[in-house]
Amino acid sequence: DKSYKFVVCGAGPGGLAVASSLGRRFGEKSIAIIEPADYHYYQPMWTLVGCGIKTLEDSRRKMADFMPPQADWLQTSVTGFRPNENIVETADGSTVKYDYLIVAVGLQIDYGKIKGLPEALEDPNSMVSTNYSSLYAPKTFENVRRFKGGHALFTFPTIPIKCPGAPQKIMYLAEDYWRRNGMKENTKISFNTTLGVIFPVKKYADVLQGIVKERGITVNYQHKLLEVLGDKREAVFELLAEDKQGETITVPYDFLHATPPMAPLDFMVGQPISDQLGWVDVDPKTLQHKKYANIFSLGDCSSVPTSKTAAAVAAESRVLKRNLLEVVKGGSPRLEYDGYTSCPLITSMDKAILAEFDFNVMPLETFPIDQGPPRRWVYRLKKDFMPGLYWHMLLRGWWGGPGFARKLMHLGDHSK
Ligand code: FAD
Ligand code: UQ1
Repeated sequence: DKSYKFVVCGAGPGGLAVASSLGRRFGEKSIAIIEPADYHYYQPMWTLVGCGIKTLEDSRRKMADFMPPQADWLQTSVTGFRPNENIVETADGSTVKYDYLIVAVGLQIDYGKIKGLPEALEDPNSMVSTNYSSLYAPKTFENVRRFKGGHALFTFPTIPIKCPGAPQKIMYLAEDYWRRNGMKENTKISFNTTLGVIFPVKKYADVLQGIVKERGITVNYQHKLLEVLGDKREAVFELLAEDKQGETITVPYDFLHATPPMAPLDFMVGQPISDQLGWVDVDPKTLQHKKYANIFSLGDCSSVPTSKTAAAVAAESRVLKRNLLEVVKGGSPRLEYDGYTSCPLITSMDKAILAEFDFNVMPLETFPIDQGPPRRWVYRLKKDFMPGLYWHMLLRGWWGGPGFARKLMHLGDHSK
């Protein structure tokens, strides 16, 4: 069976950012990437797909076009890990040996946790969709377009989820679309979230509070979606507030954008490299595995307690690469990840808030101006600049996040 110096599991942004750099540095025959998919999706674009601003095709590229030229692409799935033997098992029945392992297999959308949701998503006439899948993001826009007023309901599940801003970004886009198309008058909009706050970072939550108030959006806290009754167009929520425990309510809707809960991939649960829940058990600062020094992980599949985003992947990739090289050279990890994550919170069809924060959910802003208010240039950054940064810089291993730019633009301010 095969053997490589580096084996990278998954060719999402995490896997490709690391593999591209390793490929340039270590050359032919040193790296294998195990990835089953034919296509790579730029998932952050699905928010815009859901409101007809981009198409699903805009978010998709052939995987082959982004595989580092020096790496061997093994087009199969990882099925298990034997870290004591430095072996990965794959779906084609073979094994791959490594000196160093990088795990970046992402997470799964757990549709099955919400009774009736899979059926409602599949039904083309149901007015139920989710931007969290390439299968249903285009349906979101179909539903936005054919909505004729009534109750538009948006949900936020139990955490962790990837890009925790996305469940409300589509709400602001849809609200703006309906306003521009004369559909706002007879429309009620609700955001039902399991959380007790609208966003985990207070600075941005305060701004968002003002926005929902101004636009007449109702936020229902501590509401957990349990079931979708697609035929009746009703959603059942469990109330999580202490004084209401065990109570459920049934809410009629005419439009539903559901964000399902998310979970580690099934095969990751119970692996020797996984924690209790199934996340790869790494040190959140060094990204090195807590038990196996030759294993690293980044991105959505890791146990790192920051908001799971491509922006976090960028910053993590920089730390991981540096620390991995130290270990390859016989040393130990030196660079520490600060939890940097970012989420351009789209607040209308022409403005967004550039939310950037760290492990302590404290703002960690790149630009030397107040990033609290929604701004037009941030929307343009999200819509027109980020895709290029992603395809040509991050996936090629050239983009390690804006940390250096932040320090440059805050010269003399040692708190940043
Ligand atoms: P993924 O991108 O999920 O890649 C995992 C890869 O592993 C895939 O190619 C998959 O095919 C492969 N894989 C799966 N199983 C196996 C296996 N068994 N063996 C081998 N390979 C496997 N981030 C932002 O920064 N900003 C945003 O505005 C933003 N908005 C978002 C909006 C939406 C609707 C969604 C869904 C996501 C958004 N994100 C955003 C989050 C971002 O897309 C993810 O955090 C990012 O893609 C994570 O990268 P990853 O490499 O860890 O995992
Ligand atoms: C980022 O680096 C990134 O990954 C490429 C994103 O994902 C699409 C982002 O949304 C953001 C905001 C960043 C951070 C970059 C800058 C320039 C602030």
